[in-house]
Amino acid sequence: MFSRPLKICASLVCADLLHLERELRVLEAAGVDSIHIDVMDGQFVPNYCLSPDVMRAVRRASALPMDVHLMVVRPEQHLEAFVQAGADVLVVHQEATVHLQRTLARIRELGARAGVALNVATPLNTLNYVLEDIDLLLIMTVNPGFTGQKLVPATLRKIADARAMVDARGLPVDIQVDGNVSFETAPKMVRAGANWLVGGTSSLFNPKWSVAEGVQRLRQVAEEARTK
Ligand code: S6P
Ligand code: MG
Repeated sequence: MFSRPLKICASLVCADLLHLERELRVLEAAGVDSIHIDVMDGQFVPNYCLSPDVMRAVRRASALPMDVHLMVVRPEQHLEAFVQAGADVLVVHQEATVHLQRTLARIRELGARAGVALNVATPLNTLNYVLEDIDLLLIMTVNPGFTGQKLVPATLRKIADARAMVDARGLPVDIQVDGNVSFETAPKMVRAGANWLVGGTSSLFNPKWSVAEGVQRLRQVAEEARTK
């Protein structure tokens, strides 16, 4: 159940983009494990977000791994661009690509770890025949497109079902959660089986506390949930 390592992923779009380098220094010092890069095309979701150019800027300033969440239609057309820009894990939405297995195989071929994200309403069984092609499964805990939303409670059950599904097959798949990962919700998500937590405005980037405090507290509540 808790055999996969716990990772804290900082959602870069929630950081102060005007002071990107300073934010990266703070995140490094706070010990985050990965920088979560949200990419939105205004079609798959009604918003716009980060890009390969931003990733290259991040890479110039930091060696932290980047997990890239592609919220774009036809992601298979853009895989090379994001791997070349430094993606360590490249996550596509199941709903956005017709030939999911081919897309996942191509990500691995390009040298990145392959991830699939599922929207709130998308059933887990759509992954039944591609589970061996996945390194990371991203369970959306809000509808993607915006920061600062509230958890959709049914997704807690989905995390548990996802963990049971990958464990039953003995696969080394990380389960990532994204959306309203807070000090209150994270323990529930972790107990359900999530081991990669995306921290945004609900935990790491909140004017009420520092980023360092946010990282420390998120890691603490998550570790406690794994031991109790
Ligand atoms: C949402 C996006 C996320 C958010 C992050 C925000 O579409 O994929 O990565 O940036 O979840 O965190 P929060 O705590 O504001 O919900
Ligand atoms: Mg995201």
